[in-house]
Amino acid sequence: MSETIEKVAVQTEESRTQSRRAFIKGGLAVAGTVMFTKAAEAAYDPKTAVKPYAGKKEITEVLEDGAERRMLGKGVMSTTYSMPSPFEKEVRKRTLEWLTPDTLASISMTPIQSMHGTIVPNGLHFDRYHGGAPDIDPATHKLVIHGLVERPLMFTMDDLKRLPSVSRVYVLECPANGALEWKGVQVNSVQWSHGMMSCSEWTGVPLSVLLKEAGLKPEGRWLLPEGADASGLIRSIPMEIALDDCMVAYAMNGEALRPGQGYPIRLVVPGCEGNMWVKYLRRIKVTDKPLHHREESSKYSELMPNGSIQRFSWTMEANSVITYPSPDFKMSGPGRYVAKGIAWSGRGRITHVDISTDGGKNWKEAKFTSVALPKAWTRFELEFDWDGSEIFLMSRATDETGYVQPPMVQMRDIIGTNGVYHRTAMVTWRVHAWKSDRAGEIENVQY
Ligand SMILES: Nc1nc2c(c(=O)[nH]1)N[C@H]1C(S)=C(S)[C@@H](COP(=O)(O)O)O[C@H]1N2
Ligand SMILES: [Mo]
Repeated sequence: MSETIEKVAVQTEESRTQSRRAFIKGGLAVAGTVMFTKAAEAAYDPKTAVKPYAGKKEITEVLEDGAERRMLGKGVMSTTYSMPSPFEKEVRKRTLEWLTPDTLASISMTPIQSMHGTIVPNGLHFDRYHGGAPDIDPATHKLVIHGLVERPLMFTMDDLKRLPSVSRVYVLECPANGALEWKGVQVNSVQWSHGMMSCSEWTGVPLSVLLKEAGLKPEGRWLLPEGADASGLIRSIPMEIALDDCMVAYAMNGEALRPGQGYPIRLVVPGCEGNMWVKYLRRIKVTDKPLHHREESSKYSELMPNGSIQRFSWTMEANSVITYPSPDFKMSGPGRYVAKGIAWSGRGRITHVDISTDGGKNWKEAKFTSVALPKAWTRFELEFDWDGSEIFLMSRATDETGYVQPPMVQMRDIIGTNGVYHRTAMVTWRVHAWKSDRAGEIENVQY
C-alpha cells in the first residue's frame, strides 16, 4: 500500500496541479485500481498464456485499410437514446415461455453470461411482474406514509427530490433465482440458472429520513409497502430492516428507473428478497404486526421437508457462479484459461471465493477483480490450465459473517425439494473432454 501511495505521490510532482495532500487522499482511491492492475499483470504468464497466431502475411493483410476506413460513418445522433452495436443483439433479456401461463405474471432474465463488471445496464435488468408493468405519470404520482406515525405524509416526486439522497450499489435478486433446479438440472445457461438478478447503482431517499419525517410511534414495528400496479404486492417488512439501509429509489445507474423496474419510485431493500423491493411504490403503512398471510397478494413462504411452512426468509444467502467458462461457451482447445465469475451475499461483503476444477475435491482461492462492496456483485477470477480432460468447475463463496456457500446435496438435505426459493447452493459446470463427441462443450450438471 505504502509503495502505491509513493508512486502516486511521484506523479503528483510531475503534474504540479494539485497539492500533495489532495493527491495522496485521491491516491487511496486510486490505490485499489493500481493493485488490481498489478494482480492482473502478475497473473499473466507469457509462457502459458493463450498465443494467438501472428503470421507476418496475415498481419499485413489485416492492417490494410478496410471499407470502414475509406468511407464516412454515421453522424452524431444527438436526439436519440444510444443503443448497443447491432452486433450485440444476442445480449438481451430472455423469458422461458413454458415457465408462466401469461406475460403479466412472469419473469425475464438477465444475460449473466454476457455481463462484465458489477453493473447491469438498465436495458438488461430482469423483469418480474405480478400484474404487468403500468406506465405511471410522475407528475401525478404520490407516496403516502401513514398508520402508526405522528404525522401522516404525502410526497410528490418533486418533494422526494428536494430531500437528501444516497447512491449505492446493490444486487437485486428474486429468491426464485435457481428455483428450477431443486430436484435436478433443468436448464443449460447461466441466464436461466442465475438470471433472476441484476446489480445496479440505486439513487434515492433513505427510508429512515422519510420515517423520521413522519415520526414513528413506538408501537410501529412493521411496514406494509404497497405498489400502484394491479398486484399491489404489499409486503410485510420488519422495522429493523426498514431503518437499516432501505431507500425509496427514483434512479438506477444514473437515470430514472425503467418502467419495468418501478418507475417512478421503488423500494430498495438491500440484501433482501426481490419481492420486498416494492415497485411503483404508492404507500407505506406503519403497523404493529405483519399482514395476515391471507392478505398477501403473493406468498413467498417456504415449504419445509416436514410439511411446515417457514413464513419469512428475508435475507439472501451468499452465492456465486462461474460465468466463463459456462454452458453458453465452448472451450477452444487445451491450454490456459481464466475462470471468471460473480459472488454476492445479502448479509454483507464477500470475503473470499474458491474455485475447484475437480468437482469440489480440491479448491484454490480466486482473486477479486472488482471492489467487494456489501450486498453487491463482486467479481473474481482464477487462471487454470486445461489439459483437455473432463473437468468439473465449481465456485464457492464465503461472506463476512463466515457463511460458506453449501454444495447442493447439503442444501437438499436440510431444506428438501418441496421449496421454491433460496436455492443458493453451488452449481457445477462439466467441461467435456477435448477428445470426445462433445469436445470442449460445457454442461450444467448437479454434483
Ligand atoms: N409493485 C410491484 N413490486 C414488485 C413486484 C411486482 O410485481 N409489483 N415484483 C417483485 C418481485 S417478486 C421481484 S423479484 C422484484 C423484481 O424487480 P424487477 O422487476 O425490477 O427486476 O420486484 C418486486 N416488486
Ligand atoms: Mo421475485
